[in-house]
Amino acid sequence: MAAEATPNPPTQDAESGGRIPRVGILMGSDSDLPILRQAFEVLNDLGIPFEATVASAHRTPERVARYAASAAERGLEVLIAAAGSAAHLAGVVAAHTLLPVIGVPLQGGAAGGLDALLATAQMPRGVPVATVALDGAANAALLAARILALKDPGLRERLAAYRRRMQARVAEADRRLQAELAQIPAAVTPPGDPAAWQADGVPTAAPPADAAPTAAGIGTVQAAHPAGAAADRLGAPGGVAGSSAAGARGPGRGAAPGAAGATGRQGEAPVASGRAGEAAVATGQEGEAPAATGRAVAP
Ligand code: AIR
Repeated sequence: MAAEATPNPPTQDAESGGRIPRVGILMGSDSDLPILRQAFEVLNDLGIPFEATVASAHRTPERVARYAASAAERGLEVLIAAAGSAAHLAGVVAAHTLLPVIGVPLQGGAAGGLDALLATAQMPRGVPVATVALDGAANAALLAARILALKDPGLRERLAAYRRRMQARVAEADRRLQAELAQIPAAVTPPGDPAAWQADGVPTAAPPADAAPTAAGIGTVQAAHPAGAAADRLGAPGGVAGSSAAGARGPGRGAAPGAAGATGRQGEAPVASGRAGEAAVATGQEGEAPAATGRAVAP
């Protein structure tokens, strides 16, 4: 294992306009580039200088080791390593640095990504890799940004603004959905004051009393919405997917045979709401429009 470099030097370079890269991205092959471009977009949008390089843990192991071992002394603060198939890249990188390493397992290959997921995530004790979802390059960039934002108030504000834009897209998606549902006779508007949660997609009003789970533990419309909202507030795609699943579960049970008509119909609404959340996440993952100024730095 290579010796770790001295603590990071300052990363702000006034003369070069702050273009000293803070995030280093490695990918196992240039065939991985289409997915990694999502990380480029996010980092660019957040104004985080980064560098990226192709380096394979198997084809060019010395190159990977040299890169990782020198990363900290070159001023890099977080590394992202993406690879598919037998994806040992992130683990090897983590073995050669004390910087935080975020692994991005990539789909493709004979095992459809499960091979890469396990190879990236199942690290032995002592050598941590923070693994995001399959093809989760955008989230890797966002996680890197959160790490950097711990000591960077300006970046923290840019992250907050990023999330506000994502939430605005959720609200807009839901507005479109509600407009469509208004044309469908069987669709019922979710109870409560829509204005209370239309602004940002997050319900603020307390759920009505009849939102409490029934004796059978059946969630109702009102119970499903706050769950989704909490996940949305976290801004975590995984959480949103979870909330969507919860929303689907609640109404599915609510609409079970024998359920009161009103409850059954209410139960349909949150499914739509859950889908709206998913759609918004999907649009969020499309990323923000890249800023005009490029910030990528050649390694
Ligand atoms: N890979 C390259 N060296 C080691 C690994 N695991 C991965 C790449 C890519 C996949 O193998 O990250 O996802 C296929 O690479 P290629 O170059 O054959 O397209």
